[in-house]
Amino acid sequence: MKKGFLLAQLLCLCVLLCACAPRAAEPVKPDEAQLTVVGFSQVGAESDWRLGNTSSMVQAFSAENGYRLILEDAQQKQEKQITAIRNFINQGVDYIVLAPTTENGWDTVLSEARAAGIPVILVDRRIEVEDESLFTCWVGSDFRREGDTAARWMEENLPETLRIVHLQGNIGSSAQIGRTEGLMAALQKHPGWELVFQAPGDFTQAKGQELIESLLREKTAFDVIYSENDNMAYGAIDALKAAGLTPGRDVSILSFDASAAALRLVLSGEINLDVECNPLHGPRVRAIIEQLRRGETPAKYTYVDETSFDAENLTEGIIVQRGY
Ligand code: GZL
Repeated sequence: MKKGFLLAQLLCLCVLLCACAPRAAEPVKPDEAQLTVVGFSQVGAESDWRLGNTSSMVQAFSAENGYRLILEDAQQKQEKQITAIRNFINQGVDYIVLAPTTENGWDTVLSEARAAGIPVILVDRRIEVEDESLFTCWVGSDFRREGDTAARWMEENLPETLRIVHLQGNIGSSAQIGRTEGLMAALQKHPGWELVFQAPGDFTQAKGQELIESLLREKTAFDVIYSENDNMAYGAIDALKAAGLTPGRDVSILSFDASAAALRLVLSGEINLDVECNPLHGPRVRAIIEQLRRGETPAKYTYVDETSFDAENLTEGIIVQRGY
């Protein structure tokens, strides 16, 4: 009898304990209304660099991190960015992040954002405005330094007599302006360097290939391609190979961005130098917004540390850690 009574008590205790046990924690879905809303006007999707930049921003401004990101792709058109910024203002976002297609033409729309009390953070390229209070701060690369790095490598590694093909990025973008300035300054110093061709390739692979194909058809002689990003360099390499030339040997190739795919071409000898331009700005911009949310004042300008890669200093280990 006693044993039966004890067993009954134990059973009741187990039932009670199970009923009180906390349910397995459901993942807590953040309350939409609690999220900080960030409107991000992105240049486009023209290059590996740009895709890496977008991915970094999307990861940083996730719902799990307390954000709702509204991403607008401008397809490399400034007018689409201006429309996107006005939409962000109308939606009452908390912050606007702008990766500007070009340096000029922002005063009016940024005045509207300031009138609406919405901080604007610039990422990647720079802008020229009458009043620098129109944006809170900027984070990105020193493009002139990137150009100087490439030119210095040419001085140290290539013959004094050079016929140079220059593939430029979007004309008027900071990346194009700085990288072009670096080459132009070096051309002034080297009478043996000849600029045989210069044209915008819009940072795209297709345009880079098209420009080099036309030069080869016209039998233009050249020794070096100075390509202002990796994707135009990919196009140039395809054109050279189709013409039976060996990129990196018959024609030296310098590029910018240093994406993992391009660094593999440095390892294989098809690209001779790749100057890093780091796109992983998501955590940097998020840190700035979190400073602002704490009432702190971020630095007006923040430059990211960057290096360059050639056959001498590049390893497989570096490539696998690239992140873009
Ligand atoms: C550089 C960035 C440039 C990259 C290109 O910061 O603005 O735009 O070099 C990209 O690949 O298209």
